[in-house]
Amino acid sequence: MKAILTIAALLFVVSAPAADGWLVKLKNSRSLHTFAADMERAQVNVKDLKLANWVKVDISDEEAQLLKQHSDVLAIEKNATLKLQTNIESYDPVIRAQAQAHIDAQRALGILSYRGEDNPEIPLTITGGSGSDPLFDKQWGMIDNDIKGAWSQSGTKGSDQIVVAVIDTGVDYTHEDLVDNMWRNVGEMGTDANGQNMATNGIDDDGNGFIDDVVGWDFGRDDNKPYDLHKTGFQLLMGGNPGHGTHVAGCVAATGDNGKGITGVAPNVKIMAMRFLTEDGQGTTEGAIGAIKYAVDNGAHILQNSWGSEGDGGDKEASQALQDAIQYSMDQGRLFVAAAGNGHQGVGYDNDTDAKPAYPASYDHDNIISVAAIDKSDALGSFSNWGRNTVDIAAPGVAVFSTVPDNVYQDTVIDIPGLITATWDGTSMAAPHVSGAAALYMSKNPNADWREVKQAILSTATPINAMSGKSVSNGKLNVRQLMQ
Ligand SMILES: [Ca+2]
Ligand SMILES: [Ca+2]
Ligand SMILES: [Ca+2]
Ligand SMILES: [Ca+2]
Repeated sequence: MKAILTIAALLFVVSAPAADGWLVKLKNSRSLHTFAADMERAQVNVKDLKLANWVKVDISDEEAQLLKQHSDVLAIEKNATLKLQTNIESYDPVIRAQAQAHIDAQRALGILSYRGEDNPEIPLTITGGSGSDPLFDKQWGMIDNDIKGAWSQSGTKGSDQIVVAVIDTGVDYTHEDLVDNMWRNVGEMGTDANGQNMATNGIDDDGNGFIDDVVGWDFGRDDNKPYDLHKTGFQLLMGGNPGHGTHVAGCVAATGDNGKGITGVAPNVKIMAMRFLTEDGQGTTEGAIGAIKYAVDNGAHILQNSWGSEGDGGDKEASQALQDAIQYSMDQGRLFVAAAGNGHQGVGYDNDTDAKPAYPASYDHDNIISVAAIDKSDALGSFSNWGRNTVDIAAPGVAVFSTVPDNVYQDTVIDIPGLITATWDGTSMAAPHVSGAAALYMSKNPNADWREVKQAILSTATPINAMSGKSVSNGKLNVRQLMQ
């Protein structure tokens, strides 16, 4: 007891908290009580993450070292920074200077095209529509996978009972080609006893700990609107989110045959929007495990993850908290699809994740499918990670055409004449093809567990030279073959 009090006293006098705080794993659920009491005495904020006895504490790095000796503490780690796996940020000082000058000029004129905190309301009615998807021909990844053949042969385009959690920068849930496929939390729909709309009554009607969570949750801002706050043009050259989660969501399950835009691999399944990466394209371990926990507890079958700790300044250490969260998803029978990672600037082809892991894709959990990116001619994306044992399969991930916020569709993420043009490239774009395929397979085979789904996806891969000896399956996704 004396030792604990000493630590509490020390905590009281030491410096300001680290930016994102620290994550602490307590020895058991009982220790939360004594630990929280100690921290309260030291005037330190404690947040129960409700997963495997992890809590978050707002303390400085020096205090974290002291806390390791606390009798209730099993492990402690930094609440690390995680990033999306598509990055347009330029590291060229000349381009950065030009971009900054443009941003400053736009800001001075008050015309900075950046959607701030004005998250749109969540539409509660179905839009509908019919007719073929006019931009399908631009979706080379869908054509390469012969998804139309897969649908007709299997007799399914997905079931609305299958839910894919897009754990990302959020989703534009108002997008014309996504709005009808957003997951709806039935426990927050309809009217309550007072005749109020349960979606907007400010009450946690289903008692899941989240108020008015209709399409998912925003773990970045802790609100019920997981909207895909994004940046455009010059701002992207300084880093940030180009509408990443919306692009990923469209690839999984944009609405098919509604006379608009494109189609996802599984155009009848549902998208649960889990936002933890912000408009800066960054999030924390705390946000990621919150999103994973929510997705599992609220019925997502597949967790789609195009983010990670590798490259571009993200924290690269393995995280026990994140591994505990993935373990939870596995224990609860869910599939965890992860982008293999985009290497580091300048590393390119040599990025073997067997030698240099990229998390979460490279964690050991068997329910992970780690996905590399290939282009239209079956070559590995120049940025894509690979790994004989740690990458499972490749999928389309170069110049991918999909939905982005504000009813836009694109395969070019940035186009500033004379300065830069870039397409939507990334293992980020590859992973959702696999998530969509898994959702399609589970729609057809509702009793399949994650082992069967993973086995089916890997065993039906088409062998390609680029993945030979560089992945578990030695091949690329083949949705037509999967649904045979
Ligand atoms: Ca709720
Ligand atoms: Ca409510
Ligand atoms: Ca929000
Ligand atoms: Ca469509």
